[in-house]
Amino acid sequence: MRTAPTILHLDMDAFFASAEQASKPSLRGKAVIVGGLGPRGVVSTCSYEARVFGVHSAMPMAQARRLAPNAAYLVPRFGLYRQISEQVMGLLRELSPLVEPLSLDEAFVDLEAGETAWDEASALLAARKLRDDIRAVTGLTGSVGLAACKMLAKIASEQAKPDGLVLIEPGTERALLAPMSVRILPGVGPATGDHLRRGGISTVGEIAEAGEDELVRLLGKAHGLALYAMALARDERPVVAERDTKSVSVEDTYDVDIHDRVRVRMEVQRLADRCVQRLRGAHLSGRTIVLKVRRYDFSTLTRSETLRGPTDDPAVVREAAARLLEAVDTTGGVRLLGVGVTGLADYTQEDLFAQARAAAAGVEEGASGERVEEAQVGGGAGAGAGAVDVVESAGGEPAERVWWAGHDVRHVEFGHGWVQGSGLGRVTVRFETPGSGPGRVKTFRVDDPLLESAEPLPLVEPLPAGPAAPGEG
Ligand code: TTP
Ligand code: MG
Ligand code: MG
Repeated sequence: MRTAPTILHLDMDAFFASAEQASKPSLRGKAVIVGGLGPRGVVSTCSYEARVFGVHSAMPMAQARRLAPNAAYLVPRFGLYRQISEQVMGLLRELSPLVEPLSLDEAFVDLEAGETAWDEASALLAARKLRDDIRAVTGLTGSVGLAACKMLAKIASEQAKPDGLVLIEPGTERALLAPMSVRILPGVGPATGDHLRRGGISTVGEIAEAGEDELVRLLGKAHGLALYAMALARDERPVVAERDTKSVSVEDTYDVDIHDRVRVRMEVQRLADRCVQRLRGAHLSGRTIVLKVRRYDFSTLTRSETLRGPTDDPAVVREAAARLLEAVDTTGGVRLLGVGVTGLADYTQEDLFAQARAAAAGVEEGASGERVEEAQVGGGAGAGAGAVDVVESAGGEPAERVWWAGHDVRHVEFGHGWVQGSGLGRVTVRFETPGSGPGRVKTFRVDDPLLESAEPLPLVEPLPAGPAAPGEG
């Protein structure tokens, strides 16, 4: 393991909610909740002002409304978040070729590989400059952790939140980890956490005390050894660029085509288990489960399902693979079956049982690769999510106009604004832009011909073009 704190972890603060506050001046300093606003909606995230009421990511929206009735409720604008994410990742790539994005708002950077930093002082300098640059380019804040390994860099950025920078000095890791809950370690989800607690272990220090043999006894060899090493702050995982393109998969070709549906199901379960074994062996988890079927006529098809977060739980992968198989016709017989997991991450982020339930309930991946619940679109009209109004388009075809809370609009007379709410045939718009002061509110009929939907405006005015290069005129 390296001896200098040159692994950097960045995570943007209250990402979706901060982007909304930056684009809507009237919401700055206020409780803002972003998520699905339909009857089964969940909170994607909320501003720190809303967190004091106990609202958090993945909470049912109905519960959030009870806790923070006066907050602003908005549906996500993934296009905007993706643009900001690209700006942030661009700044990270200026620091090093080794940038490992974990989600839209989060990444590891190996500063040493980029020759940007080699010791504590140079790492701090790079991190401070990065935070300034992110603010200048995006108008938003991100928190940064610096440490000698990935696990501690991530813990450091968590401690730095919001809008901070924390460096964990090499050599102090074990003392820092000792009192922390085992759940802080990568790969320890609720199930493993419970299992350890029943074995009398609830802190990282207790794992270290229990010793390697006890961990292997409790969790099996691969998982036990890996976790014991993490508890001692021995984390050798390298920062890997573009991890998302990788996958872990297993497949079997059969000498004789399988016709029996029950047997096909069994084979898929077996492959799912083998795939998870490999995944765990590599200390990885993944979000997308892929089923591959080659039929008697050599036609090959793949089906995939994306979960709310990465998993390495055999039950979750088995269930997803079984669901995918249900949609595949195998009556002519199959000669090859495969199960794979892609969208890899090196830790498990969310409650696995919640993931399984969410997947079963038809949760869909948002266009951005972030999590979004399908139910927020559609069922919302009348529930305050948006009002639907059918108007004739130029070609005489009916086109739907939907006024989603939080989305941008333009009015011929009043200019750029955003939908504050709608219902009962009316839509309320607040006219303001990222660069303006808090704006005024006006109400229109949902079919007002002077009102149209608009693209988000940049949060920060792009810098004026520099002076012409020498030699040009
Ligand atoms: P996070 O980085 O986990 O959270 P955050 O940026 O909102 O807040 P923090 O300051 O604590 O980092 O997630 C990044 C974005 O991903 C978040 O703004 C919204 C989205 N997201 C979901 O849609 N669902 C979820 O369950 C979580 C955790 C995040
Ligand atoms: Mg974040
Ligand atoms: Mg994040």
